[in-house]
Amino acid sequence: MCKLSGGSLSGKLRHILLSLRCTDTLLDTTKISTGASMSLTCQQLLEKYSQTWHDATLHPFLEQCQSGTIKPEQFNTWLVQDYLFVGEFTRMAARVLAASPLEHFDVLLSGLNALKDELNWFREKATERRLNLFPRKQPTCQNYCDFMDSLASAPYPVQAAAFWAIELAYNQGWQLAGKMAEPYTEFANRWGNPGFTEYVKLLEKQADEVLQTATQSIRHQAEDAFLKVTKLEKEFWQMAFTAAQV
Ligand code: HMH
Repeated sequence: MCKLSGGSLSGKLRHILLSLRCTDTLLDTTKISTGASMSLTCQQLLEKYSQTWHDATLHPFLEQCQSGTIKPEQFNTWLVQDYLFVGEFTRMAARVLAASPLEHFDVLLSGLNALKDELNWFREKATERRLNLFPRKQPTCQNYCDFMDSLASAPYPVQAAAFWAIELAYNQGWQLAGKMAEPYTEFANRWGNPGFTEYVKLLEKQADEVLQTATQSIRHQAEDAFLKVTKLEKEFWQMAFTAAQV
């Protein structure tokens, strides 16, 4: 493939350069077994992008749920859009399961089961508030759903890291602002409870495990996916915070 044939000097140089690129790719795959010094862990991502992560998980929307000053239109917009989001997130969870090794099934299946309850719970909350559960996805929600769709073709370590980041964003976000005012404690508890925290830790463990043996290119993709999640999380809060009820 990296054949060096005759031709002009510059042609040969080009071949040499091309073959160097090939070598680079080869080196990249050999990092699979030598990865220790080049490792990537979920904690490293949180440390490297601590400010970005903070912005994704501590938004005025959550602070105003905490103080009880969030307006019903804002909260209800979040509620119905997040219901639509969770529908698509459930499809992502199913794809992550399909791409995962058998040893990861336990944790991912428990996640899928929790999502079944969560979708029913969202319907209950919307009914209590007399909300229309079939609104259009707002562009920000649609963007996030498109991103999750795009992960379908990503290698499993990338999917595992993104899946963990999405769950952690709510696990931390709903706790960071402090104890919520009523009627928002129920919402905070859904993602802030110890069982969910434990589940997110297991997701982290599984993502770390596969990132450890991933190629550098895959680690870069995981890092990009993590950053994209932080951006979309922040935008999702912002969408609910600014949008009027639809
Ligand atoms: C926007 N991010 C968003 N919604 C959620 N429900 C979660 C993460 C966690 O499942």
